[in-house]
Amino acid sequence: MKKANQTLGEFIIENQKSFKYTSGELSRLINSIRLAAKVVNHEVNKAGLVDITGNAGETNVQGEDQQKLDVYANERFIQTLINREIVCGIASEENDDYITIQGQNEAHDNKYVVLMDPLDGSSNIDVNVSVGTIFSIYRRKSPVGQPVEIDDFLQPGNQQVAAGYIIYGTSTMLVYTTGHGVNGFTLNPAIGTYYLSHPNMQFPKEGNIYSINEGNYVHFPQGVKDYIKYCQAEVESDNRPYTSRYIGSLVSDFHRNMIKGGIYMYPKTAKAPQGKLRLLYECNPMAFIAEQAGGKASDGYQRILDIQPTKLHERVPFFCGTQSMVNKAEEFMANYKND
Ligand code: P6P
Repeated sequence: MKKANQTLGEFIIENQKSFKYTSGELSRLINSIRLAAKVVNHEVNKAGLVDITGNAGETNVQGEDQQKLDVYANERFIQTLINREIVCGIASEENDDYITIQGQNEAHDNKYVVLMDPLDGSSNIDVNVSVGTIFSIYRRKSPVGQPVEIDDFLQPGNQQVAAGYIIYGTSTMLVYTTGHGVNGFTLNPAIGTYYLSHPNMQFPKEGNIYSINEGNYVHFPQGVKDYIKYCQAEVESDNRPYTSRYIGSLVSDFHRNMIKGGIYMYPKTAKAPQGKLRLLYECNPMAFIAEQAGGKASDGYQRILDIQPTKLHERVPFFCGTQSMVNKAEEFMANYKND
């Protein structure tokens, strides 16, 4: 039951009984993410004031320039998760390999692994456009002790026990699911408390916003080109042409589309022949949230959550949002399935 003005802490406690077979670790894990998000939010919000938005002079495993805030956010989330002794391992976009955390004693089997993109859309930091953190939580499959990559980190997205994002925008929100719907909490920065502001978030049944970087048009698969032309066609009875909105920050585009209705697409391109977005810590968590909010997420052909990962940082094409819009995009993609 959702009460207006309920705090995130009260919500977690009240809904803890819906977390299958856990004695509170998952609640504590989500609470630790809540804490780290507050600390990162504080730095993101003053990014322009201190020398923390410039490049850290390093590049991450993706070969992308690491912004100082990327590095800062990554370290904050990792440290908070380690301190809470709840997870046995962490994988991050910013780290080549996963991090293992050994409990103080064998009895403490640290039931969970967390995979995250600590600061998605970081190229927007210097131009003051909203960015986000994305996280994905699984129960470990391997027995106690060191986690095992294949068993614990390379699980298909349909095994997630929780997923969420923090959007550092005009206001800071934490949106997450544990498989029982999607709820959004807005941070009151004056007192550092998140309040339930968006209970039971659902994609509108129809949408008319499409989000894609049309600068890559010439390299898109023909099915995507055909779908874009469909979105742009003048068909008044079908509320077309749609509106094009693309922020360049997955969390922001996804969040707007979940509230207003729409589809986000990052297909394969010449520069990104497998697509740009990472399956484990971008597509899977956003797909889990999308489906819990009545939406859909695919790679253009198959359900994202059913893809069996093979590598920690693997990329997939990503179509996600209002179910009817993803279905329509897939119809166009199906015309060229054997190309
Ligand atoms: P492009 C940010 O780097 C990101 O991973 C997503 O947040 C965003 O939607 C996409 O890449 C933007 O990529 O190639 O359009 O600049």
